[in-house]
This record gives sequence, C-alpha cells and structure tokens, in this order.
Amino acid sequence: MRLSPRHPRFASLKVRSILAEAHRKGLVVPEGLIAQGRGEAFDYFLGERSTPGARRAERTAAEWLFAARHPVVSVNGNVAALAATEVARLARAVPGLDVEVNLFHRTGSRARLVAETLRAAGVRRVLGVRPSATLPGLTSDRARVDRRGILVADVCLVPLEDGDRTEALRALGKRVISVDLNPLSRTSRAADLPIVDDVRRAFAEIANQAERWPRASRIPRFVPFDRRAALAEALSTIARGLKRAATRRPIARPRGRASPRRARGNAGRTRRTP
Ligand code: PTJ
Repeated sequence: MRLSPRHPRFASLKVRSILAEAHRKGLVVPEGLIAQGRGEAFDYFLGERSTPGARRAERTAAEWLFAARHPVVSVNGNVAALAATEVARLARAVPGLDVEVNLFHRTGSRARLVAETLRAAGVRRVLGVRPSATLPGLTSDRARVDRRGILVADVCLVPLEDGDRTEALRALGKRVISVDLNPLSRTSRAADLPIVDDVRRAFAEIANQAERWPRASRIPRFVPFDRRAALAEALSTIARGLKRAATRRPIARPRGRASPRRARGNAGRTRRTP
C-alpha cells in the first residue's frame, strides 16, 4: 500500500506499516502489534510529542548511563523494528553500553533476527542471542539473559518492558530506566526512572544528550530523579488534554452537505460512515 505524506495521520500510518512489515518478516510478534496499539492510544492522549517531563527524564537517563559501571540496553522485537538506528547511536555514544536481545516470546530464530537488525543498524556487539544465565523470580523467557550483560549490569534501560521483569531487576539491586507510553503500566510504576514517551523519540533524545559528552567522560554519581513526580506530570498532561478535548467542537460537516445523504434503494436509512 502506498502512503501519502499528505495524509493527516501519515506518521502513525508509517509506523504501523513498519511494524506490519517487521511482523511479516518474523521480527515482531502479533502481540507486538497489539502493544503498539496501546502505546499509540497513550501517545494520542499525550499529544504525540515528547512532553517537557519526558525530555527531563531522557536527559537524566543519559546522565545515569554515563554514571553507570556497566549499563545495558535490552532490545525486543518492537524496539528492533522501530528504533534500531537510535539504539546504535546510543551504543556509539555511551562508553561500555552493552546491547542485549531479550524477548518475551523467545525463539532462536527471532533472537537471531533481532541481532541481525541491530548489527545492520551499526551495533557492533549484540549479547543475548544465546542466553547463558537465568534471572531469579521470573517465569517468562525474559528471565533468560547473558551473563556478560543484564546479569551483571548495574543500570538497565528497558523499553517496552513488562512489570515482572522490572521488579525482578530492581530486586537484584539494579537501577531500571523504562520507556513506556503508558504511565499507569506496572513497568512505569516500578522503574527507578520511568520515561513516558515513544520509544523512537525517547532513544533519539537520550542519544542526542549522550552525544554531547566526550565518550571517555564519566559522571561521578547518579543524579536523583523523582519518579513519582514524573508519572504524576504525565498523567496531568493526559488529564489536561482530555479536558480541553471535552470542550472542543466536533469536526464540521463539509460544505454543501447540510444533511446526511440517503442511500439509494434504502429509503429512510442514512448511510453509515465507513
Ligand atoms: O518481542 P517480544 O517477544 O519481547 O515481545 C514484545 C512485546 C511488546 C509484545 C512484549 O514486551 C509485551 O507484551 O509488552 P506489553 O506487556 O504489551 O507492554 C508493552 C508496553 O509498551 C505497553 O505498556 C505499551 O503502552 C508500551 N508501548 C507500546 N508501543 C510503544 C510503547 N511505549 C513506547 N513506545 C512505543 N512505540
């Protein structure tokens, strides 16, 4: 299908077509398409742009990655399909940042496909294709990690994560930075640094921030982050947007169509909007 850039929902349609294509290739699972739908709904409420709160969180995330002893970014099918280029930028900008494949719906071939996608985007070393350790306290395949990566990381950046693993990572004493458009999700509520933003925008901004520091530099300590305030701010943005929308007029009927057309041969019934 050809998408016209003049379509009012072009950006969203483009993302959908990238994910649909990635699904046909086996990179993204059907559940990933559903997850995107949920994310899109929250993005719609948030105004489809990074809020000032999200930008602050992204700046702090970059600082935490520079303060970490061993930072790791966890990549699933959706993240590889949508943000492989941004992950590669981040891996180039942050010293010692490891990139690890971690899948909820794990198969060997999907793990390899995620790794291939990351390498094609410029990531040099991809961990997690053959997991070598298991995180305690988890029943899903997300527990299967690389002993050189997530297992020994002190900071984990986990986009589109599930709440269970966020909690399990924190229970192991790791700092968790999440990226999730849903400020109500268990992941957002459990993370030390919840970023409520779209994964592509979030990674691009973290990479922008990280690229401002010389590669060899380290930040001596973790700057504090008020996660409760960050989530409250995201929810207030949504609430304000909905309030404004409630007072907005509905879209006017195009001129010259004072009343709904009658469908031929269907006297008395109005035509349904497709
Ligand atoms: O590739 P796999 O096998 O690891 O599976 C990946 C999915 C995404 C299917 C898996 O992790 C999953 O089921 O995730 P959940 O539990 O549906 O959670 C995904 C969260 O990410 C939801 O809270 C969504 O609101 C959010 N989300 C979806 N799309 C985006 C997003 N957040 C940021 N940017 C997005 N584009």
